[in-house]
Amino acid sequence: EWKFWRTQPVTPLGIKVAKGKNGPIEENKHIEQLKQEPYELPDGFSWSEINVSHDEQLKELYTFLNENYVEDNDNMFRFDYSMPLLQWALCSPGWTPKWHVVIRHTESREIAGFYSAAPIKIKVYDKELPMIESNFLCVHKNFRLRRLTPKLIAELYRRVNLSGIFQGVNTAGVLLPGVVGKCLYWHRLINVEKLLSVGFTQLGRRMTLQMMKEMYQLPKTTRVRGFREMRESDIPKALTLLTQYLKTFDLSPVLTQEEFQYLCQNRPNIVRSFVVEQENGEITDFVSYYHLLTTVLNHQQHKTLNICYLYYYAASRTSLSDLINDCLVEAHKSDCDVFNALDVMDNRKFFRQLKFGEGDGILNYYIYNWQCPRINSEKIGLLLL
Ligand code: JJ1
Repeated sequence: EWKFWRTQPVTPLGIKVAKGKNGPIEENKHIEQLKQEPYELPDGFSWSEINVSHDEQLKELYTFLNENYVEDNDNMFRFDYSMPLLQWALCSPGWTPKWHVVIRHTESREIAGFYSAAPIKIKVYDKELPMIESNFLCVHKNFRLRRLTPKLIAELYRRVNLSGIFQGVNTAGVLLPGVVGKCLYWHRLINVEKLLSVGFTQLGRRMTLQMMKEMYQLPKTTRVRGFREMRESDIPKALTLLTQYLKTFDLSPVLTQEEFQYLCQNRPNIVRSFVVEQENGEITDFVSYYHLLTTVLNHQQHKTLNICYLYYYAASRTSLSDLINDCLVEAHKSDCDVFNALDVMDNRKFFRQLKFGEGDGILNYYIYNWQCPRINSEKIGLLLL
């Protein structure tokens, strides 16, 4: 077991790292010390490329992930990243097609595996350094148990190392070596009838459908004075608020204005951001969420759930509950079925009041080639798409 992980610079499971320790496991290497050619693949598979700026190629990747990416514990639901969402997630500032690693089944030319990375500056405890964030690690259902995953990980880091980056962050549902934090998903039901029908939730004990609908009903309009969509001109102020807030966590991104604008400017059906503008014009609060569909597997009537995920926020004047409540109202208006949030940042402070319930899903955070003590979920200020 862990034949592959034992070859990688990651903290083994069950090892407690001493307080105060916070640094690389392996020293940075010079370009000449690095492997110059791609890793060998098992017979029948070859390395390939993909250019997600071309719609046909994006479509091929979309279909691959739609059919093979992450499912819940009971295989009832599977992530369905739309083409625009995928393109947005994969093409953040500094992206390169070299870091969109593809394995194809040589004979059929089908995509057999995928893994991606993009550059990002990360603060972990008191250190800031350039890293990558990696995402969308996926092996085709028909080609699992053939040791393609270790090849994808090793090859991605080989290419990243050649660019002079030696650390990376990622998240996964499963528990593996290199874990630095464990988070739980919480859910705020919105379209109760549909969620019951697809088995996303059960009728509460001693409750009728009517009672449950009433319990989760949301107002038609927002209630925080000055709550409105974020505009381009708000971006510098919103970023200042967010930067201040993110400093308080032990794991967080350090965002440039370009990156913040890319990630948080309003994009219909992908990401939505709001600010609170005071009567004197001051911007005091910021909040955002993104839309990610989930395929409902094996259901007669419903094929997809429209899920919103709480993204970055920073509240300096408005109470967090009021801010997120207005977010729920907006999500409901845009036909969201359930609103998800991790127990990161200050989220636990509003869960009860806003009727979020704990889900059965876990999200583990990882740092590759880094040794530091575990980080509590409320000290995590990093969100990956
Ligand atoms: O969505 C998730 N769970 C739902 C559905 C469960 C279906 C049966 N397994 C859930 N529903 C109950 C909520 C209800 C709210 C009111 C109170 C009572 C409970 O719990 C879970 C998250 O909880 N999602 C997943 O499991 C999807 C995978 C998560 C891992 C993500 C990996 C990310 C990949 C790399 O970035």
